[in-house]
Amino acid sequence: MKQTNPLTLGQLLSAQSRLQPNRVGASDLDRSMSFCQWNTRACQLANALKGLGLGKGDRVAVLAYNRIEWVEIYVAAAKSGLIVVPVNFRLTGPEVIYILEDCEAAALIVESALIDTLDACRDAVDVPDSRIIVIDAKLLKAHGIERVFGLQGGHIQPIWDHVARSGIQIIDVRDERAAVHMAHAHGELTGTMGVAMVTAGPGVTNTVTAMANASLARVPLLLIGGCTTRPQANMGPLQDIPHTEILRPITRFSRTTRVPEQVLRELDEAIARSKGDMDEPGPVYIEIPTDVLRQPLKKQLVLDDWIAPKSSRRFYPDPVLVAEAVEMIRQSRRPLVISGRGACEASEPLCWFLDATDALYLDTQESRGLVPATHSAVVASVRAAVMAQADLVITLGRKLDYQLGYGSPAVFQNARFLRIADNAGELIDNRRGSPEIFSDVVLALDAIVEKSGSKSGNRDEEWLAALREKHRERISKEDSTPERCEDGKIHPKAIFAAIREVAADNYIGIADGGDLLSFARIGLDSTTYLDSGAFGCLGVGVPFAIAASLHYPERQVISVNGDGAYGINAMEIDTAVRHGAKAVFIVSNNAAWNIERYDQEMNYGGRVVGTTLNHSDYAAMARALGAHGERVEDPAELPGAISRALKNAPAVVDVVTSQFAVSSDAQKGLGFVPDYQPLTAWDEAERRRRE
Ligand SMILES: Cc1ncc(C[n+]2csc(CCOP(=O)(O)OP(=O)(O)O)c2C)c(N)n1
Ligand SMILES: [Mg+2]
Repeated sequence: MKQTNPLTLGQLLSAQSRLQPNRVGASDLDRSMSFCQWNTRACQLANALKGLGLGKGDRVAVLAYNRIEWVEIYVAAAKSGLIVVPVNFRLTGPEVIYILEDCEAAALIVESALIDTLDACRDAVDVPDSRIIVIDAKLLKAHGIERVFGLQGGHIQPIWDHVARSGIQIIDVRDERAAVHMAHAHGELTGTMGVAMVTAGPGVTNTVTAMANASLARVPLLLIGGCTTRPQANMGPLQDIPHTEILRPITRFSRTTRVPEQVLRELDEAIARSKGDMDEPGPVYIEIPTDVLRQPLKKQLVLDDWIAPKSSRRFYPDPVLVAEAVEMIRQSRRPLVISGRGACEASEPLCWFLDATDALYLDTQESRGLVPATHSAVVASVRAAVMAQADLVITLGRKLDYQLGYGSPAVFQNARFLRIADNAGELIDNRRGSPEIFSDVVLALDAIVEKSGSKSGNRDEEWLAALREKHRERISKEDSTPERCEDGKIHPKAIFAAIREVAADNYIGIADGGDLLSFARIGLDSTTYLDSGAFGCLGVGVPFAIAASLHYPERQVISVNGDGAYGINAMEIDTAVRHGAKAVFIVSNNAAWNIERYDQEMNYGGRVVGTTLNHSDYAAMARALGAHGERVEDPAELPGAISRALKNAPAVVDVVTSQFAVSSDAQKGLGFVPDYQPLTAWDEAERRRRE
């Protein structure tokens, strides 16, 4: 007889998620999810149920309205061999008790709006609290938040507990700044909002550096803080300090919400501001006094529109300005495009635009990977020359900050500017454009390409060819770097050569440090890339990688750190171990804050003070925390060590590197901080302009 092997519901969804991952798999009135999202969420729930000690044949009762979570629950149960017992939400307390007793429910999943029904019969229900899962944190869930980073404290315990019971994963860290860095990385990598939660007083003040970093990076991020109770306000209570005032200058929104029924309205506004609705995105702060967190809410006072997810507002370009831009691009002989944060969604139209206009292109750390490194417009290794010689500079969602010489005529010696952005900060800072197109970058590029048609303009072909050639030459020279320096220790560039040899194509690269960062900007070739950013925020390397790994468990995450930078958040290796974040952390261990040490050597008469460290054994430290750890002193061992680290992640590879490797940032005087410009060559040009 022919054997049939029917698929279980769980297997069926796994298969669908492989075959058509992005197709809509399920939807209700408010939300929909793809097969892949559905499968991932069902697996997470199945694991969570197993984590509660539930096993094959156990019954899980579900008391909930008709909503999308039902299909997640059915599949999760199928994957873990559990039996779902639906409980009609119209039933009364005694009827609910009867069903739960009759089916011998081992666990209960209940919708938060129906919690009153449960509370009314709680004493008669024989399911322990630890096995009652509440579906909600409605607002966070409506915004797709599946994970919150934080450090607990009594002031936030009511919301901490509620979030956890709602099935949102809590990543508990060892220092609040790391939680905010993680939420930052989550936001930057996914384009959605990252969420962190910290307690009052030192919990909040510990986040200041990370919040400032997110502010400069313009990343959507929600920080929920603790706050003393209303009756104790201003009486000298535990951990009371004016958090909102401390955070105001570095947030888009910083408020205490004291009225229970206003909390969701305030959160809705905070989230909109964080996402940059009509302004720059960035971090927002909201704190809710502990007694307010404990207040029950009257359902009729919470408006649905505060909770509903909002689609982002898109601004269309003014056609008159588009026509002006097209003409300007047509006339330009040497056009250059520079992209930034605001162009991150514009990869496809940007490539079309570059093809159509034959303009040259420079990315910035904010927008790595938008244009493939092999595209003929990319001239990253001749930045200074292109910036000095271009006659038209088109900025896309990019501020003209220090990394771009403030757009000064000393740096862009021959250029007019055409600026495109959907917020003032990225449209009009430092140099005005003519025209300035206030618009969604994607829509503006589409409109310009459509209006200008194919290959337009009268280009300086010789100039284009010469710069492309020079760029190619420099890149090929990069490959022939010595592996060791004159003291016999490893050159940091060897780390990047080894990563290029062993990493998968789609790995996520993260860099943090001084000299190390300068080497990484060229050597780390990942298209998904994060680093210390415009704030120069040492310490991001470890938490960024943990968040990246948690969100993309199927991708390799490689974080390369100076030993100084690494030390700032090294304790978070413990967080990586506890939460199974399978990132690889490489330390360039040159026993120094080297870029600063070099500045002291060169510009302060060799008086090296407070910039040297020890060749501490970071691999041993990692092993002590439960991670894999290896030290490497021979460059030939690097590829093997990194491969082993990838297999055994979380893992630390402690590479003993040389202090003699001078980075281009060190040579260009970044550490010295010249008066007018960040780099000495630009500073000299600025001085000449002033003579
Ligand atoms: C939080 C913070 N503190 C201090 C600095 C100043 N700073 C910039 S680079 C640097 C040295 C970094 O040393 P390391 O991470 O070991 O990298 P290396 O230069 O040795 O490669 C310092 C101290 C900073 N940018 N951020
Ligand atoms: Mg160092």
